[in-house]
Amino acid sequence: MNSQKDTLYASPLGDIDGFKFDNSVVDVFPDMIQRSVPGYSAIISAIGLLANRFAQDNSNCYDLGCSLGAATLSMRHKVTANHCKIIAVDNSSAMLERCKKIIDRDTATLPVDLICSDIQNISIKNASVVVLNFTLQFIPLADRDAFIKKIYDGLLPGGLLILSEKLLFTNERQQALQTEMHHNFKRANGYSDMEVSQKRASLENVLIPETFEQHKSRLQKSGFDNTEVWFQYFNFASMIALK
Ligand code: GEK
Repeated sequence: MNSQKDTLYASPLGDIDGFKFDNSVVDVFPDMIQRSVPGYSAIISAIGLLANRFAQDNSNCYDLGCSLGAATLSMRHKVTANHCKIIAVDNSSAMLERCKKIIDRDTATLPVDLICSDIQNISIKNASVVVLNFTLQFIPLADRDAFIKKIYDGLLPGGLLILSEKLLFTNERQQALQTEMHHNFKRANGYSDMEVSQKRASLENVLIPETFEQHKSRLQKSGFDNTEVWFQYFNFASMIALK
């Protein structure tokens, strides 16, 4: 399925609305995420490798906030455990409808259940792998502790949570540098200064990043006592938490 080039913020917008995962975003999503999130493709590939290592026979692998199913497909092509199922969830019906078309065209055989729901409202059970690839940052801060605890409780012993997030830094100089480098990354990928600044405004109060220490402490409180960053590219990181 061809992805169009992301030009959503290329013209001046009077009022900038809060970012929504609607049809206009769905059409450009693969191009947008690739040009905006440093290391996105490397993370997607590694999710398949990690799922291959951690998926257990007769268990579920969850992709929470699946968008167009990139992490789902990566797992689907790499998991070799028997009688596994992938449960992919997103609350944007526009995303999920497009995701279904993409999965239907895919030839791998691992079953995929697609669920249109808030990821906080689904039950998580018998899980060997849970993927939150740049999704927790869109969940209200006040709900994050309970949500991560629910994931911990739904994981089997030996289970894996992959948590990728945009990060904040407590040190001001570091924060300024990492933000500047992320914007330079976007400019190097063809976004104009106006696109960078309008997108930034639209994500204000929608995408709420935290520091690595905040993530680690929440994971620890929920029961994950073994967490590491396995990938970082500027202010974008992916963590693995082991049960
Ligand atoms: C990927 N993981 O390509 N419930 C369900 N879905 C949600 C919720 C929620 N409460 N909040 C946001 N979403 C993907 C990329 S994108 C990241 C994830 C980004 C969904 C939202 O609809 C969108 O599809 C996704 O989370 C975030 O590996 O665009 O920066």
